[in-house]
Amino acid sequence: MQFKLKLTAAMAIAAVCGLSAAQDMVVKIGHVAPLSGPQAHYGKDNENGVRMAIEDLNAQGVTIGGKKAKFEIEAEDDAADPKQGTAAAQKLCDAKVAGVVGHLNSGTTIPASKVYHDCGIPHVTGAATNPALTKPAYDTTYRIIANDNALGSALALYAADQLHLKKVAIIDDRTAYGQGVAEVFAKTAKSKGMQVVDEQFTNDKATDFMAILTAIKAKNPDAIFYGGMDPQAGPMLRQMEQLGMDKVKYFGGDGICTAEIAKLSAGAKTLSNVICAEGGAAIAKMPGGTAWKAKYDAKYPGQFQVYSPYTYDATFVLVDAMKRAGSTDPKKYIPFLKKTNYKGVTSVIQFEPNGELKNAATTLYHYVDGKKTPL
Ligand code: ABU
Repeated sequence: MQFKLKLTAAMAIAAVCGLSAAQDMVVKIGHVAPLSGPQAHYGKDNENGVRMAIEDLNAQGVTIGGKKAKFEIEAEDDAADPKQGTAAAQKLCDAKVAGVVGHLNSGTTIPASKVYHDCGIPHVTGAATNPALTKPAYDTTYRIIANDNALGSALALYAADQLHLKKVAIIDDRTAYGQGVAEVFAKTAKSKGMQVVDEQFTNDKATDFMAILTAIKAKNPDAIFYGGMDPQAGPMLRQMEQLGMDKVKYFGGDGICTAEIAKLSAGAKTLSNVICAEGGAAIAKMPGGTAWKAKYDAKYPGQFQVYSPYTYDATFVLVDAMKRAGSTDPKKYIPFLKKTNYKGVTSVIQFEPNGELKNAATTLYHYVDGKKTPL
């Protein structure tokens, strides 16, 4: 009798455990960014945002379609390289992740967006800003940050209307982002009567800019606009100082608007000439920015760059759509993703029909005592 009772109790426990195991499901969220190479600091920051979101979601205990979801990150490194970007995207398609946060670079995100479209998995970028990303209006592509049309034109308008600059030289790194944002800046600057006195090109691996800076110096510009990222902008600022170009303003988009540029410019005074634009509100003005940043800094000391609040929100936006759809199946939750109305850390997130963020803010910054500060 006693044996029978024990057996029944054990069977009941097993049944309950079995039921709960059947109710649980693992939901994989892909993330892609450069985790190796000169841009790894941006990629790590972006990945930290997704990891933090996943920890918070798992702590909340999210239920999707009656099943308790356990979220896991599937992290890929594309090294900021377009070919590796599409390979990483295909890998995430093959792994049947529920959604992807990324990529970081426009040059990787644009070709990867076609891969995600073809396999039907949505991706949300919080960093890639080239406007071409949303041109095809794929229902699998979303951006939760302002694009380069906003960044490049805001900087040119500031240069012309606030600083009354007349002559600017342009340098870009020939990437989708660098070239694109530089073209927007140049076009707007010209429309405001500014003269583009020189155009020079580099690449996203270069560290020696003496030749192009010397050529530019001869044209005596009031400012340089650099379309590119901080591994080039930092040394370029140092070399501008070495060439005595310490009165020349230095403009750039969100790619140079990092904490890291202060380190990479190695104490150059020209850092105080930097004016950069970022597609979103300043952290202190984001709905949940200050508390979020304190939590991030405690978890990942010294790793904050630019985009982690956006990759954090991007993860929540995907999961919010799954919750409303009651499904992690992209076919079922994409219609809900399109209708997102999510109050995130960065802003209230809603999408235009092409996947762009509605009402995207832009903030200009400069560096005061080496610290990025809103203008
Ligand atoms: N938005 C600047 C860095 C990423 C990119 O668009 O390439």
